[in-house]
Amino acid sequence: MQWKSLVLGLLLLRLGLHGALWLAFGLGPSMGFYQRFPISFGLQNLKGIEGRAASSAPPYWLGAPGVRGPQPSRRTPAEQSSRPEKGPGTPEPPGPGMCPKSYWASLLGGWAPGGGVDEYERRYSSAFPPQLRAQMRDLARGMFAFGYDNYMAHAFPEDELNPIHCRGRGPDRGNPSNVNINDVLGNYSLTLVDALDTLAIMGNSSEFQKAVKLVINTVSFDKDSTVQVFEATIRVLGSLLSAHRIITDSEQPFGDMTIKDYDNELLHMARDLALRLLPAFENTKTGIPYPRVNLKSGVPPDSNNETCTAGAGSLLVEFGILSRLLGDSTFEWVARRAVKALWNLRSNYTGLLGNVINIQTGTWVGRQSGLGAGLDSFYEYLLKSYILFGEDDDLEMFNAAYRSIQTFLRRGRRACNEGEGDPPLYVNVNMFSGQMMNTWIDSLQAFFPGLQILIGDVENAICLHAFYYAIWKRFGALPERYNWQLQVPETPFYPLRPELVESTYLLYQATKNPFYLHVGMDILQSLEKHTKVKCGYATLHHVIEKSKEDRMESFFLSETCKYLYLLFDEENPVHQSGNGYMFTTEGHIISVDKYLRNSPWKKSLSEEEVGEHQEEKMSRSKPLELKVNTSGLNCNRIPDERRYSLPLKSIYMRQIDQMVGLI
Ligand code: DMJ
Repeated sequence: MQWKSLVLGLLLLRLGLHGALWLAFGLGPSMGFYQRFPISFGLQNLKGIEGRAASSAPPYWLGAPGVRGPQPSRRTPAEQSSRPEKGPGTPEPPGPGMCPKSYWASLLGGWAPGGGVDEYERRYSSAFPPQLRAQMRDLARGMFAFGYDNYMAHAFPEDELNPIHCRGRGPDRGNPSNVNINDVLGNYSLTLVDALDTLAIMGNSSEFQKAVKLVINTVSFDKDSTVQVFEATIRVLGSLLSAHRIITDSEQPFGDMTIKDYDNELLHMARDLALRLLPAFENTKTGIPYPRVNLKSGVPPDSNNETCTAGAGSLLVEFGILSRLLGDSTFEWVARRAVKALWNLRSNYTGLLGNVINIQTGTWVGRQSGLGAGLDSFYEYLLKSYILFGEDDDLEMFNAAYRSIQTFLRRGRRACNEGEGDPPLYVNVNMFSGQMMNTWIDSLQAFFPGLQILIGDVENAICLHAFYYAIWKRFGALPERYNWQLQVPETPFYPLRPELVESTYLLYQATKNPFYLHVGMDILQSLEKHTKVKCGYATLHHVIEKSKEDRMESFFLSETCKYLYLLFDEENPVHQSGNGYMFTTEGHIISVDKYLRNSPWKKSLSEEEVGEHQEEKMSRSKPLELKVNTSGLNCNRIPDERRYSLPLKSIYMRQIDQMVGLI
């Protein structure tokens, strides 16, 4: 009978704990009380019926004067990078030689102090054994190999693989206005070119060498294809430059990736392509390039004068590398002029840029400012250009942009891992007023936590990533657009995009928290389950119905598979200190070295200065250590990877899961 009262006692204790949590915060493990509620950043009262009624009121910034709510954050990035506190389930660090029960229990099974089982602790902060990591790494490699081999067997030399019907796909010649296809597919074996450095990163030297030779011998840019300047730059030009650097690297960290009798052919090809893109920068009054060019004949006569900010303003990394490798300033000069022109047209009040601009008049046609489509890589390349080239202007622009983002786009509570209110989210606003324009976020924005990692704003990165991961958990994919107020996908397709995996990988590198390995495993498994088809991986047409489209975009191999593989490949040369690599926006690796900091046309940076800049950069971008429980090393029977608590307190993780309607 004694055990019965013990069980009853525990049950009552647990009910009591849940009740207390629920009353105190409106949070707690789901016991069937909860209704889904829309996010209103401080408006929703989670206490029962009242909460549901309140949640239908418009959010405060949409015009509910006098309603209290969190103000857009005005903290500086430095202030926001404070270290998260220990989670509620974090075990007390044991004293020397002793390991309290709660400590062991929490590490081994997720029993939170106080007796309640914390499902988040149990699910995510347990160990990720090396064998499982190796299994996941092999799964990611297999995923790449399946897509790549099928592309080579059924699609090459065409641009993309149609994975359902096992066929190749090139530009849509019958419908030139089909920009969804024609912007990207230039009839230049896109998937093969885009995949080159992934082969090297996976250590497959024979296939890398074969693929490079194929590219040299069969790919030509002398094609009657009208492509988007941005897409051709990041997918093709960037990949050629990355592979060229891998081939010519005297260290050869990935194994022997040299090519016999290599005569800089990939660099010459990159120059040829860039020269064909240059007409986009001519006859534009602002210096902002036309969005598209025909590779043979230049800017089409009927060309659109409108371009998106990311498309026009994120060419500097690839164009800058090309210029510095060739000693020819032209490419960097035009790309830099475009960035400056866009930057000078930002709002005086918010400091924000819109998403679409007229390249002749400099008028903003799209006044929406956000972190996703149309703007994403613009911010990314301000920072990455600085990391690569060390030009202070780029860092200054990035810092100013980041301040505006934190001030006008970020909503929700100040700190992510403590306090009351909604978890932070970055919304879309009018660039001139800062007023919110809609209630959706897009899947492209999921790259942003990765960028926050690069500047050391780890806490914000953890929180935003958690939001996207919650959406992923709900649908097994990320819808292209998700309405966070209605809790529904607004644009329901998922074209195998990499952004969430990219952030997951960078967060893992910064924190080494096994939570991110669990996230990666989850993503890997849902990709296998929902997108694998006869000859590859297919775009999800609808994330709820899981219906498919017969398309596998090239970034699936060049980014999604690469980041998944790197996440689990602890020993990869990319991570080894001394090999400083940076990823382009298409996931191509570029080693950060002094060579790229020399601009022969600008002798202002002496070697010494370059050295100083490097140190400065390193101190700025040094990720914060989030490892906790180091004192737990006394309990040396627990392997190291078990010594972490959740990166985001489970109470907040649960709150986010509720906000996306997951629980
Ligand atoms: C990639 O081509 C690049 O990452 C780009 O910056 C935008 N996103 C796509 C993949 O989603």
